Amino acid sequence: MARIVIDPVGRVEGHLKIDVTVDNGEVKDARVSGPMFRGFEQILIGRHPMDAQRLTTRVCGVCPAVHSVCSSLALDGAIGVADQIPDNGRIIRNLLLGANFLQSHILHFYALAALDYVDPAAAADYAGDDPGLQQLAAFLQRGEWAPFVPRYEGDLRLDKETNATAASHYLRALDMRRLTHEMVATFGGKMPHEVGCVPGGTCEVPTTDKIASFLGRLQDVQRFVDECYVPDILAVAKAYPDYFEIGKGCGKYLAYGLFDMDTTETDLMKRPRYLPSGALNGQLEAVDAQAITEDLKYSHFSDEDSHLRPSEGRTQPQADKPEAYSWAKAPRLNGEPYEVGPLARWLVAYHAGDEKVKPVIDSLLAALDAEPVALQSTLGRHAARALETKLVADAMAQWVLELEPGAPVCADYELPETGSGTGMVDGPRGALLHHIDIEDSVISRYQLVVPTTWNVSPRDDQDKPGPIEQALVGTSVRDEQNPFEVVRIARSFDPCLACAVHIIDARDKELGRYRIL
Ligand code: NFE
Ligand code: MG
Repeated sequence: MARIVIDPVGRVEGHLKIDVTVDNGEVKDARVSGPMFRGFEQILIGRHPMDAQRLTTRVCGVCPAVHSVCSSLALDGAIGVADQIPDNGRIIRNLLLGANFLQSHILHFYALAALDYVDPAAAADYAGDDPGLQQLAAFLQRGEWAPFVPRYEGDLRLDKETNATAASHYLRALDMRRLTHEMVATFGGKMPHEVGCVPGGTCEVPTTDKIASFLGRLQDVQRFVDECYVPDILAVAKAYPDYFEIGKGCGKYLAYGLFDMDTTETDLMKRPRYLPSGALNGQLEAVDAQAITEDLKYSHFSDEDSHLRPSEGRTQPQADKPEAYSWAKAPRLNGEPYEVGPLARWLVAYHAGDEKVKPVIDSLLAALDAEPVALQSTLGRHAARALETKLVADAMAQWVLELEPGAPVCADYELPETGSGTGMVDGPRGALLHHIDIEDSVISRYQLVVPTTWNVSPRDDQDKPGPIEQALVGTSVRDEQNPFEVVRIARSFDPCLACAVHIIDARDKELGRYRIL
């Protein structure tokens, strides 16, 4: 019996801790935890309602746009203007969210996950005329191996040429990050933490120069997705077919959908969205927002608030709770854990017969000679993320041309003294919910139920493990010193702990020392 602790799991954006027990080369038990507290839900109480969007976008630097949009959706409802968002405002929100999606998905594959599959050493003796590879070879020849090492050794399978090409794409991906940030800043003022999205629509107006500037950058990103990201994912898929068989998870998938196509419907789970909402548990069902609760038995929060809906929820930290092992709560739908993220969105859309998603999945499965069940896996998540990047980028090229310079961007309103609203929308990592209560003109309750919180959830009040915990149990680990399988499975969920715990210990003390592999 051996214990493997990986802390942190993330390469750049970290803090997730995984603790697995391995017996006879197989994971018998897994505990996934968020080892920090930040406190955004408390920070908001007593503040002006218009602070909600400005503060919650700072929950995370990777996915700030979705917090901004979700907070604005919650306030649209609380103010009573959800059905009055002008088309320009709706489209700009979609473009802000879409550009942030492209940034987040490309960052995840290249900076956070690709080095589990790609060996940049292949580029060290490159002598051709690709400028990216020349630059990379020069770094490697000078002994500058960061950030490619340290890493786990022993199972890197791509051939030399594919490795070198993918490594050069790692460098191009950094340029894509700049371009996509500039796209958000074009309609959001700045990035991260854009300020263009506000309750009622946006405060940024479209102009022809902004449209042209956004579209020009988007076309560069589309080229990268077509020429690099999708082919690299297919190359990894072909070399690591066994990763379509492991890391399944809880087998239940939840999506709130995203990219509003029309805002006349105020029930967000019935609103027409480019990617649809749904809960897949054997069969596809509508999402019942009232069935969402958060359990606290194994979380560092007071048990008296366990199993409450977000509209009744409270966040009372309790660092010394004996049974607790995570600062993440345990979100449940009808008492069950659900996986969220690109795979969940694509499986929900596939089962809903979505005309955009179904043929793409069918041709991927044909190319890989695989059955649909293969998608419920480690590489299924990466494939869904890459294909979604292409779908979103191509759709955005149409949406940006639908903007009308001179037409309104925001509804007129006065803030109510009392009100409540719930925003529900998918971010890059999955289903996000913000709930706001306003009393005496200030925020009296603010609860966030965040994508990574669903995926890294600890056990619930019924002792049922969360999705990543379930994905790890039963996995064979060939080499306990190099637990490739464990990190590959966990990273395929693209966990983001800053979001998940949305909480900071600001006291001047060392919390731990970490070695990042
Ligand atoms: Ni910090 Fe986030 C996304 C949100 S994840 S990245 O996507 O919301 O929980
Ligand atoms: Mg929360």
